[in-house]
Amino acid sequence: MTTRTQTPTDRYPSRVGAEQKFMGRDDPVVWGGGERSGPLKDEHLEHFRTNGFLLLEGVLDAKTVEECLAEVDRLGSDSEVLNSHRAILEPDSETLRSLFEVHETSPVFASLAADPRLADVARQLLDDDVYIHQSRINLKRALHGKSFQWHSDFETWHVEDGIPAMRTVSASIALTDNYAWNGPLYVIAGSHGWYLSFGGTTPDDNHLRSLRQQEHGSPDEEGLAWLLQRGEMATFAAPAGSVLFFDCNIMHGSPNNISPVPRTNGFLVYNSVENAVVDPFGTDEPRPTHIATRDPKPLAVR
Ligand code: 6CS
Ligand code: FE
Repeated sequence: MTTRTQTPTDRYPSRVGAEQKFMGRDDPVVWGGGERSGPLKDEHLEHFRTNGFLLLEGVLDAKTVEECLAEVDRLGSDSEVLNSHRAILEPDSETLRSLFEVHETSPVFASLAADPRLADVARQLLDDDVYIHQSRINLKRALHGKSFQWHSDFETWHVEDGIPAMRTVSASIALTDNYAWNGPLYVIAGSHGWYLSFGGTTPDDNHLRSLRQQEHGSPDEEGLAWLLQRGEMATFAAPAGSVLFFDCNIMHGSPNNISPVPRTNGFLVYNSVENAVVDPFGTDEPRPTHIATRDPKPLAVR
């Protein structure tokens, strides 16, 4: 039995057996009215508020990127890591797709998670101390790296992990150059203002399949078109060392990498300590802790 935490009212019901529908967002995008000081200027905050993302180039220096890539190589060739539940393979091959919980298993990624170049941005946007809800490396290997279906991360984290509010921000960190043609992330700018509540329910142990290929919580053509009528498609194409900060509820996905150039990105999810997980809102059991932390340890401020 897992410990039960008292669950607040579900303001974002999804996959609870009702009809699919769009709902308005009921949480700020930039918390604290943008009053908290931090690395972002007013125009950055405004861009994030309107679009639900902010792309910053040159956040990480070449040495940090090199250290991270060397660490990905080390982890990706460690048989203990590869044989653990933290390693997720592509849906159709034995190619490594993702490595989870790197902020706990690797000193390099632990240090990156707490790096003020990232964590201070998260603190500023969320107006709070933060902890890591999830960390992973997405490898998108040359020719074999497969797509991620359209989804809102918040929908999954709310339904399957128990994150109550939209007070969570992700950093996608380009460790190799991200081009329009090597499987980059697509986001629908403005879609973070709408919540797509899904019909149906979630099968037990959904994560065993969804992390290789997501099915539940992915919009149909009509839902996607509805969002695109209200927003605009944007592509995360930027050099290594760039970081895309994106709101937890923005609709996003990415295509297969059919190019000969790998796209290796780090992914760190910062959650406000005030927004720590409770019981999942749409499943009986939360996902395992290597996918979703249940211990909100605030990151030390550096
Ligand atoms: O299931 C999850 O938590 C996640 N899956 C995707 C495809 N994106 C965000 C997150 O890592
Ligand atoms: Fe995602």
